[in-house]
Amino acid sequence: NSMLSWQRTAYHFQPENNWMNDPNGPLFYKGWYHFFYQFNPNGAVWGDIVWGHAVSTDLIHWIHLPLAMIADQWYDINGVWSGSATIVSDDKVVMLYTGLTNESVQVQNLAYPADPSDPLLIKWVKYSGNPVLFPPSGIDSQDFRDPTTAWLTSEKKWRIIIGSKVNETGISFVYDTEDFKTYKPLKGVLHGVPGTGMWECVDFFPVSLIENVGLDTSENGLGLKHVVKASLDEDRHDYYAFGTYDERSGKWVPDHPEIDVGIGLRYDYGIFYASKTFYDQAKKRRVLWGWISESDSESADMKKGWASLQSIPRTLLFDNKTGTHLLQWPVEETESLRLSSKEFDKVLVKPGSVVPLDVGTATQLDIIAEFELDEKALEEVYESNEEFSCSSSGGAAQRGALGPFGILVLADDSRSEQTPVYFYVSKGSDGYLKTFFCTDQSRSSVATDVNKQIYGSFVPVIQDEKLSVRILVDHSIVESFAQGGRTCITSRVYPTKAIYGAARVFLFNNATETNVTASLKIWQMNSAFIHPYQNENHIDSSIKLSN
Ligand code: DQQ
Repeated sequence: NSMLSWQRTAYHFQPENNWMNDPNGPLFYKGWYHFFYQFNPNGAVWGDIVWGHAVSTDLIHWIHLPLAMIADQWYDINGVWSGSATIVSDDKVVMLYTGLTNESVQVQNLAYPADPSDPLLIKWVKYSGNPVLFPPSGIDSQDFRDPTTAWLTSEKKWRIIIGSKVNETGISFVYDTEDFKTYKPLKGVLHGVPGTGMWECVDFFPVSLIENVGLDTSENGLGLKHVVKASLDEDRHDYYAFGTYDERSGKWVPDHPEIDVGIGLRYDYGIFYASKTFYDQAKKRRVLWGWISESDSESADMKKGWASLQSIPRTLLFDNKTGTHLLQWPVEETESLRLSSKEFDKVLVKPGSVVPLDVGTATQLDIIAEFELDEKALEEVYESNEEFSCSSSGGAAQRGALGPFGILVLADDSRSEQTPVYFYVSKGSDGYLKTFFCTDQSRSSVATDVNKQIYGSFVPVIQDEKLSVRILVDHSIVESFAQGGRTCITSRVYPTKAIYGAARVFLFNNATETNVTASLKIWQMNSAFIHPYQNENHIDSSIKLSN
């Protein structure tokens, strides 16, 4: 449907057509990044799930490969569900995934490349002894799924976790294995949090407290912390927490129980779910992939013939300035898509005003911006607004003393459509400033069948830091990263007027008591090369093209 074709993105990963959901089994192998994903070969809604597969040399340009696994065995005939890759040695990769059996029981299965010398890993073989794990006794057959990447114990055994729940407590079971075929359950669980419900797509990995590099999943010892992430089936968000992992007991204890997994920090305060990290041994970084679903109607998805995107892969680091947050940042290769840029230096935005930024067409952009408020206003304003929350506020139109101010993206000239990405600074009764980072979708589209929530959260700002944001705009997705990626918001928006050449960017300041000075650099973004596989020669020429 050409009416809706502008919604397709230009540099985010998506299949040629149909439905996609969770990222699966990401890894780097023999020079190639591999990306697998939950895919419906038969339509643009969830169902008939199999594994799609694509490869890349830079995480930006992709070649679609044949389906990696289809639903063809009794133990996965009702769905080849999510799973993870483990690199056992330079020439050995294994994949563990959840299968939905002929009786819809969730079991874990093993698969491996038919030819480990093929860097494209095109053909996958399912282990003849599958399934390798059944739901433990006392666990509902529908509540046992999404095995993680395995990591090594000091006894050189491989260890995995699998998400589940008991009553309303979200939990993760722990298993040790030497051959990925037989498993020994550990006593108890790695961790559990009452009231959080089923934990989908659990993730577990170390982060360095000392260096700005990622760590192999098996790293343990001093100078690191472990992150546990769970995707909460009930509220559809990905939550993480830092803590200490005790290898002997196979348990993890959160640093701050009051912000434990599922009740504290989120990777993203918009749409971002079922995410998964992998360690990129080529660039010594940990990379996060997340599924970005649609927020229009199912009938619109069926009309356009596809649904869902993947986030731009994000590099993850521990933020040692706050000690409380991860930093998420688009992988550096994203910058290879930058074309011409425009700079705006110290633009004054007075209270209650809007300033257009002339960047030409504004549907594919990479924006970096810094904001400063009046010193005097910051000192003199008194506004006890401790209860502020983006989602229950009146959005970008509700004026406070020190906010909201920020950027309007995917706006048309008359601003009948606009998506504000903004800060709101409040001053507590203790005199301290607290900063919030929000995205307001309420005027993002004149269409009525789309989600118009206001998203956001608190963002930590260290003394003397400027407020800063990076925004990736790509037709129907806006990915925003505040303060170097401490707080992130991804939204899907469906403007009908602010499309193609009609899309614009503005600065706005709805604070009543302060000027805002904004400095920005805005790049036009090239489209990525994301094409189907034809044959080996085609691979060679594709790579040349993408370079
Ligand atoms: N999606 C998969 C499951 C997983 C869920 C099925 C999360 O394995 O728990 O498509 O989105």
